[in-house]
Amino acid sequence: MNALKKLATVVALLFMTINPISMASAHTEIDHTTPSAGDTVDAGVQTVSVVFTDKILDLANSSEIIITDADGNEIENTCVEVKNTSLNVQAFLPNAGDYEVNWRTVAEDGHPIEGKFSFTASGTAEQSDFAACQDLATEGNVVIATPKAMPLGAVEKTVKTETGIVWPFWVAGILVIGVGAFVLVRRKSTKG
Ligand SMILES: [Cu+2]
Repeated sequence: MNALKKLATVVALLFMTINPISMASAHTEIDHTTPSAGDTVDAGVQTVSVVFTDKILDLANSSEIIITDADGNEIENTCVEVKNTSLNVQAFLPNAGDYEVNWRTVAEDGHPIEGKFSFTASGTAEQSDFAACQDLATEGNVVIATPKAMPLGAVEKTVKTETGIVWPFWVAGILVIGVGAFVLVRRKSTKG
């Protein structure tokens, strides 16, 4: 392998190591959900949670849980809460049947993450059971209204600007290329 090829390989490997875009595989994962996917719970008021392996970020309008019934209609939920590793919401499951939970939030490393799972409700419910945002609102970080959706790209941009996690990687990358090229040129001129 000639020096130039070797240098190119080293630079490529370094970039793969330090560039956060290629860190997607290191994303925060789901530890568990409540209810568990496929579980059956009672109709009525339920806390629906997604619990992650790492903390999630409590950024304005970046976390959301949308729950739809078997007909695809969005059901009432309130009190979206980001607490440490958990994304929680209180939902009112009006009928027995299948429900789908679509969630999105931002991982601690600033990457937007999203997913969905389904569960089933059985029995009947009384609407009067639904007292908005009571139990969950005991600590801070509570968003009372269902947040407005924010495009994922906008969230990512906000996070990058706020934490400045991206530009140091690029500066480091450019430095590596510069030093590598310098060494290569010097070596060549010493040889020749
Ligand atoms: Cu990530």
